[in-house]
Amino acid sequence: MKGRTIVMTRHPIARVAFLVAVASLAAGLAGAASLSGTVRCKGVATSADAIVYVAEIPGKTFPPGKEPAKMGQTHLRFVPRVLPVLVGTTVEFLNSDAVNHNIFSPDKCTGRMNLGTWSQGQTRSYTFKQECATTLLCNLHPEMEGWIVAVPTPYFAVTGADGSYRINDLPDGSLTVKIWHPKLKAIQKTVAVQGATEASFELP
Ligand SMILES: [Cu+2]
Repeated sequence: MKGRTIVMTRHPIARVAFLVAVASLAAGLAGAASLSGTVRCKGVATSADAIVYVAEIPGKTFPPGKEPAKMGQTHLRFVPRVLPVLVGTTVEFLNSDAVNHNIFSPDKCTGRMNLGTWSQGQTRSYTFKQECATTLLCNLHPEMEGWIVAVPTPYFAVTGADGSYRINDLPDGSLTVKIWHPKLKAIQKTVAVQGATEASFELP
C-alpha cells in the first residue's frame, strides 16, 4: 500500500521532468540562431553557387534523412547546378530530357562512380557515404557539369546570384564555417554565432 502511494505521487513528477528534458534537448538540437550574409566571389560572373556550411557542431552527429535529395537533368543541364547534401544522403537523378544522359565522377571520394546511361523519365541514385566535393559529368554531353558537395552537418546554404545566403536553426557558439565554390579555392572561418548573426565572406 505504501509502495503504491509512492509510485502514484512520484510518477507524474518524473514524467514532467522527462518532458521538460526532451523539450530542452529538442530546443538545443534545433537552435534558435541563424547565420546570414553574402559571399563575394571574385573573378567569376556572379556570386551564385557558393556553398556555405558549418563544418561541425561539437559532440553532435547528424543522421541523413530518408528522403533522397534531387538533382535533375533538364535541357542538357544539371539542375540545380550545385547541390550540398548531408553525408549519407542518397541523391536521385531524374532525366527530364528526350535524350539519354550519363553521370560519372572523376573524383576519388565517389570511387570514380559511373551510373551508366538512362533515358527520359528514369532515375538513377547515388549515396554519398563520405565528405566529398565531386564534379559530375555526362559522357554524352561534354558541356554538362554539376557539383555535389557532401558535408558533415545539415547546416548549409547555396548563395544566390547576389551572393546572399542564410542558414537557420543553428545553436549559439563558435562555429567553423566553410565556403566552397566550383571554380574558386575553398576557405574556412571561425564565426561567433549568437542569435541572428551576420557574416560576409570573400572568395579570392
Ligand atoms: Cu547528358
